[in-house]
Amino acid sequence: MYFHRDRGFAQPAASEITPQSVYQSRREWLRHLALAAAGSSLGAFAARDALAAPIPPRAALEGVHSDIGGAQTMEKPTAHEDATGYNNFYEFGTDKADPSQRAQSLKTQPWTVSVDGEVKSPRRFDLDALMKLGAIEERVYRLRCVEGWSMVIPWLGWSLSHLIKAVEPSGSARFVQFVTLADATQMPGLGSRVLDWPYVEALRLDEAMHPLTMLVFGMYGQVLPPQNGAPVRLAVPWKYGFKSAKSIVGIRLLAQQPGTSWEKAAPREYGFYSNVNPNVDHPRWSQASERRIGEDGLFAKKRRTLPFNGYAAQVGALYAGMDLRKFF
Ligand SMILES: Nc1nc2c(c(=O)[nH]1)N[C@H]1C(S)=C(S)[C@@H](COP(=O)(O)O)O[C@H]1N2
Ligand SMILES: [Mo]
Repeated sequence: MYFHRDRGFAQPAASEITPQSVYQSRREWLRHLALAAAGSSLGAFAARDALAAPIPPRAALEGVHSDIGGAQTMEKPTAHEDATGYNNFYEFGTDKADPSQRAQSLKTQPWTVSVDGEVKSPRRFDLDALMKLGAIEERVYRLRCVEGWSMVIPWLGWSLSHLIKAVEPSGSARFVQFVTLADATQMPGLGSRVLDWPYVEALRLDEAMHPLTMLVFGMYGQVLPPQNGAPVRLAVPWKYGFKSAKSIVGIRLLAQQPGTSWEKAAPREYGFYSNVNPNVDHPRWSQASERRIGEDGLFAKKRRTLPFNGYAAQVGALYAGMDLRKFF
């Protein structure tokens, strides 16, 4: 079964769709998270256990926010155990189980994110101040890894556009670069030369400003686990997973398109855009279908991969007139 809601941006409020009681408790719970995180510098991140709140009851339509309307998926989220146990986070090793086994002691407090470059108001945020820039909401997005598997993840966060507006891009800003933590004392994977460290990613400014592009602080109703990119990461649902950088420490607005880690490592295989595209194969494998994690039984069928990972109605216009084979 494959449900996808392609209703454009006109969307009834969640309160009209979700049973009132569920909606209320969800809202209360989300407010709770926001308050806990904003409350003190100890906040959510020191008090992980206290915050490991029960996962809120799931309704048919989760966490709708007017910004993203029809982009919410109704697919069943991937099991929490899979989403937190099968990861790509090469700073902790290249095996899928490495991040969950080796990232647990990642120090996420204190944490700062500096935002600078082509902006009128460069700033260095500590995590609490950063989280307060937007209202935390839950959004269930598909994540499609370039390797041919996918998951459905209920993220907690807000549109990155809130942060970009806060620092006031100058007229010359055209790209947004994301720099992630590279601390060899905490990250055993840095000893390997598979990638240039730090892991860096980037988006065009209009992609970064798109309401679907999300700055993420939590998942499954809880603060982000280290293996998923604590304490703050990106979720760009129409692009291959590697564009969604984890454990971000710097965001820089740039006039010129910067290189990115995977593009530098293998320019023929990983382009700057990396929009999910079933019609453009990776040089070493097809991108036409995907394996949904958790559906890997003997008889599980692969799923067809959708253009822009199913978000074409929302983001297709960003690429009008572009040759997506050339700009892969
Ligand atoms: N810093 C950093 N971010 C990263 C990666 C990485 O190795 N390092 N891997 C990427 C890849 S390839 C994918 S598919 C997603 C996986 O996110 P998840 O483990 O939360 O599902 O994170 C992306 N972000
Ligand atoms: Mo990936």
